[in-house]
Amino acid sequence: MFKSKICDLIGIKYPIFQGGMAWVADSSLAAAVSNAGGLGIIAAANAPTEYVREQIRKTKELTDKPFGVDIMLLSSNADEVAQMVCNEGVKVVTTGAGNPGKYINKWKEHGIIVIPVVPSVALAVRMERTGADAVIAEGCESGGHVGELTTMALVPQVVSEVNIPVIAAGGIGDGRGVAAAFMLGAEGVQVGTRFLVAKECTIHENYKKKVLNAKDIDTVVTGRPTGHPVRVIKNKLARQFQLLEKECAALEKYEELGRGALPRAVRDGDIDMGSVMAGQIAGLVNKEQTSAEIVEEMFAEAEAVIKRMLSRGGLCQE
Ligand code: TUI
Repeated sequence: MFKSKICDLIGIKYPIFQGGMAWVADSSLAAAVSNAGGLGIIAAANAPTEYVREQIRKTKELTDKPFGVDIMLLSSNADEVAQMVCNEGVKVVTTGAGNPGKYINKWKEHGIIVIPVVPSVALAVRMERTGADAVIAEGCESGGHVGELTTMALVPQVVSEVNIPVIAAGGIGDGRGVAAAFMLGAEGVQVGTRFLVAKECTIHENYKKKVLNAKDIDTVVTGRPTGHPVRVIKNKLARQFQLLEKECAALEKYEELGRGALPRAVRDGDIDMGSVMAGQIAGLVNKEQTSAEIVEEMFAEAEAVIKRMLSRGGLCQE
């Protein structure tokens, strides 16, 4: 039921991408999601180019299915990673935190499928004109770096203004979210937070527990004054960021407080003074499963809710 243009474009069974979560999405998670029939994505984030190359090669050993690399455009080595993915024969590139326009021609020449994350209609339209194959419309329910619009408002507006497929992201954690995204006109979904607790996700146990225990109102966006707001689960670090905002502190103070905060949570398990990035849907994520179980369960549920709605009694009928 959920086969879409995105499945044909990339050669995947289910129209689901695993978000390229910085410091989280490595070869273990990406290969597991690709083997489950979705699109696993390795996060380049601000890692050294050689590390990302290694992750690509490891993923190729773990799966013969398509996978992608997400390039975080704020990273100082983005130019180098953008070239390296061409040399390594990566099939799909997604981008975040900026406009990847200057790389698109080169990626297309190398046969790469290019799918930027967009937080607005304007950037989506620009990406289509520049040659992107699809866009990921990401609402601010997402974890990590976020734009202003919600998924509910952003996705249908982007769908109305572009002719390329749109993948919905932000706040999607189960089959109801998948079904809703398709109702908005999306041809696929990107899911981050639920994969944080996948068995193949290699983050620290403390981080997983923080996500599993989170309630609906436990995330907050910090760092707005820096121009790079991020959604995290509330903790001591988030409260200190909020204090900086209250005090109208200098930007260097944010820089100081944020330095190394993501690996501190992901790798060291410091969930008090580390940055525990997760989306608003964390309250719904309450069990650790394999990536395959997550993918299968989400699409079985999506199909069931749509069938229920279409069947007599599901909707009020005159
Ligand atoms: O990129 C993400 N999520 C991320 S990146 C990240 S690492 C980081 N850490 C601290 C500060 C900043 C980054 C953690 N999470 N998601 C995709 C995303 N892209 N969300 C929003 C955007 C975006 C924002 C503006 C994409 C394009 C854009 O364009 C501005 C322009 O130049 O037009």
